[in-house]
Amino acid sequence: MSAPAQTKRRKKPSSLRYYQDGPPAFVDIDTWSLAITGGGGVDRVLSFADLNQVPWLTESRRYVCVCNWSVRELWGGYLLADVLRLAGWDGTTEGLYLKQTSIGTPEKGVYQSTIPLGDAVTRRAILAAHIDGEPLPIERGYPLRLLDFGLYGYKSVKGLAQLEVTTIFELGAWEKKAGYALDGQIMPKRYRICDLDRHEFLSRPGEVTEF
Ligand SMILES: Nc1nc2c(c(=O)[nH]1)N[C@H]1C(S)=C(S)[C@@H](COP(=O)(O)O)O[C@H]1N2
Ligand SMILES: [Mo]
Repeated sequence: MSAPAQTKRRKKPSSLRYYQDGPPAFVDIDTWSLAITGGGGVDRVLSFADLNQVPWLTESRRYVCVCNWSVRELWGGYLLADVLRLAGWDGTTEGLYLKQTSIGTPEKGVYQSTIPLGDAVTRRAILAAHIDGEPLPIERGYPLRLLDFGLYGYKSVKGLAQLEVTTIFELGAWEKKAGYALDGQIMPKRYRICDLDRHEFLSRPGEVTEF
């Protein structure tokens, strides 16, 4: 008997359609920079090499998309709080948000998303440079993306270029265009769990840590 056809899907669905502003044709890592500006004392433009001053971490964490699927992946990168500290952050979060802006492309502009700073720090949000031990593929956000795993993917800006600490909550791309929830909290509902090849009803909001 021949082997059954491979039906399991262990990877996330294709992500290309989730790159409104890109991906950029090419990112030169030697000239790429991350500008961190705004309140809380932050004011610095970091090169990719500057990030080496921050402890590297790898964490297996579950990523959830508003479009009813989820996948657990191994992310490598830096704790957001550590990078903010390198940029001069004084640790304040009260009433502050973090506005993320992508590199984008001249044709399609940039993608932006604003998230509460305090929640992101509490939830150990990361600035990821690797996935499954390799640099992020360009369509997944090379060279760096922010992930707050308590929030849906549309709150995670790929191909990050700027972070602004601000008191103003600004509507992001999908919140403007398609009425997505402003806070982007992961909500209880049924999801396809790609890596485990099954469905689960997630019964409470927030990051999924139980599997
Ligand atoms: N720069 C940028 N980041 C982005 C987007 C985008 O269009 N541009 N789409 C968001 C949306 S809607 C989703 S669902 C996720 C998809 O991430 P993935 O490619 O890792 O699945 O990226 C988010 N980050
Ligand atoms: Mo999305």
